[in-house]
Amino acid sequence: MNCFNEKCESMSREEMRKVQSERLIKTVHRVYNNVPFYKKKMDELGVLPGDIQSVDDITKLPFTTKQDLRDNYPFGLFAAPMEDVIRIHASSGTTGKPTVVGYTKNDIDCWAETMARTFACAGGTKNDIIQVAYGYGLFTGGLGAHYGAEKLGAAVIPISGGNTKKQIMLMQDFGTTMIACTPSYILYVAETMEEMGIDPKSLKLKAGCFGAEPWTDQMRKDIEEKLGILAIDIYGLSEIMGPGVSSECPAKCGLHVNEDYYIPEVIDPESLQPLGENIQGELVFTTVTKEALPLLRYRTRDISTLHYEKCDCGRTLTRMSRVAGRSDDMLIIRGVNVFPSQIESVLLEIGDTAPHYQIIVDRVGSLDIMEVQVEMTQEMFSDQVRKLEDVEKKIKMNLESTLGISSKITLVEPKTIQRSEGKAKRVIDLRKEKR
Ligand code: DLL
Repeated sequence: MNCFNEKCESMSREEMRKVQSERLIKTVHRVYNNVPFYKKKMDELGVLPGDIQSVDDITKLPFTTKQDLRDNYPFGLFAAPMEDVIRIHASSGTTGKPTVVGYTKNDIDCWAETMARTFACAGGTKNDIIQVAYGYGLFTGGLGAHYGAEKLGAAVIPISGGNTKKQIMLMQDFGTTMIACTPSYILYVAETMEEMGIDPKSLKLKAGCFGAEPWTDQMRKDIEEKLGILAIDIYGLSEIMGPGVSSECPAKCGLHVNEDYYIPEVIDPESLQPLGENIQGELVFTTVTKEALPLLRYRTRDISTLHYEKCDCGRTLTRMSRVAGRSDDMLIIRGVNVFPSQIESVLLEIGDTAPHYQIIVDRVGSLDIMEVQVEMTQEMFSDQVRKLEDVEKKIKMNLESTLGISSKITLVEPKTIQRSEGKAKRVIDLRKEKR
């Protein structure tokens, strides 16, 4: 097992519960004493810090939502004085003000540790050359990966996102062995290599840490085959820390949650009751080491399941399944719940098209309609019309049997769907504009 911190990543359940309990108790006192919002919420629920004796009491604590962060914009939920805050990040909301997060020196050290674990999970060591192609700036991806790679002792190339030809040149010249970026961006990088006539397998690249957006196992296979690398899913969110909350290992059977830092729960989003192992629901995290912005039971809106048994890799850290989507990304089409990831799986399973697609939802009269635009590969583009019609039909049928609703399939010319350098925008919901 290639671990950054074997002792913490393979603790027994009892040891882990002890660490979590001690840290949770400290965190609860910290927020009750320093954050008026939490004091008020806990007082309303009739819970005092002394009522939290162990991690079992976590369900007595109040939830926190993104709206709470917005209502306390920018620094209202900070639990440390500004003189102790050394970094501020923010996630760009689609509307209005961003969500602001802050870090003390110790928070940055903890974050670096969890990201170093992430790279090690993907096989990284101090001998690696890691190209960080997540965006640097207010987004947590770039700097989060950067500090983790440095902590691991690897050589970091802080190139940030975009500038694709230069990314490829540096990969060749510097002998990059690992890359960190969104899965949609690595596909764009692979496509650009092809255009430049570069065989990806001639590079030293051996693994990539991909995340920040939902992607499927089928997309992983595609990336692994195209580039000849190990593609690892990494997860995180700025409110909790950034990347480094959890990551897959080469066993690829769920993402190991760094639960000595972030305690995971899965709840029913309607009743708010905790759900058992293997039951799908909304992921909730409580941070237990954070000083600047500790959050109790933060509702992520991400859909996943938890698994507690030891992994084949030797880690005992709880695993979360690959995120199936966000509850607020879920489309309701003619009353049926549809996740973009279901559509991605179907398209990539059929495998005749390029892995670039976009979903357009509209309302005509009172009827919802969904169109899936899928890019043709260059070879398909020169195929006979009959063959294209067959592919279109096959996609339509498979989608209908998976989703239970019909949709319009449009095959579009190669390279017409916009490529992303960061998070891909898969859905255009025109109904929103008509409301
Ligand atoms: O995306 C942090 C990050 C950076 C994670 C780099 C991984 C790699 P935010 O911008 O706050 O932070 O967005 C967080 O992105 O709630 C999920 O909905 C989604 N997300 C992140 N990682 C994954 C993943 C960063 N591996 C939101 N699979 C989260 C699916 C993901 N969704």
